[in-house]
Amino acid sequence: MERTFLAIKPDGVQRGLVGEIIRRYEAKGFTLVGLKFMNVTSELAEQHYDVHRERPFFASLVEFITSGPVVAMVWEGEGVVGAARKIIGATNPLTAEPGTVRGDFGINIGRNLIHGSDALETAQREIALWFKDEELVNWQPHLTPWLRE
Ligand code: DAT
Ligand code: MG
Repeated sequence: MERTFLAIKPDGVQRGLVGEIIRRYEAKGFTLVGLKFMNVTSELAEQHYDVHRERPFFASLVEFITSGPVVAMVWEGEGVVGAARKIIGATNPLTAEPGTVRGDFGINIGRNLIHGSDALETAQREIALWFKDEELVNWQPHLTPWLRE
């Protein structure tokens, strides 16, 4: 089953939006399979944002993601990678659609509340980077027959 990696960034935690953000994925019908509240080391931050290494904002990105605790999560479900990104909204919260997490709660690209994997392979890479196998919980929600034919 498809899985994606999501992280509520330090601004989402500091602003008390953890419950609100998780609620959206639960309510949508996706399944939580991993969750941890943690500080991010600069090593992990640099590996996570490796594709942005040459971008001018790389240093501030690493500084920000390591500035306070984050909620790292793995969610499961058919089409979850793309759908989770839709729930997140566009990278810049100022232009992100209302109804998305960034569109509803953010105003600045450097404080955009949440990370979500952008493709299936990215998701696999990020899940392996952030979680050990034994930290992921394989379970069958009883809700399944009410969510899918
Ligand atoms: P996303 O988080 O929507 O996948 P991304 O992968 O292009 O966006 O960039 C990673 C993060 O880097 C993004 O969440 C915020 C920051 N970022 C991206 N573009 C930026 C820019 N032009 N100026 C400042 N920060 C930026
Ligand atoms: Mg990205």
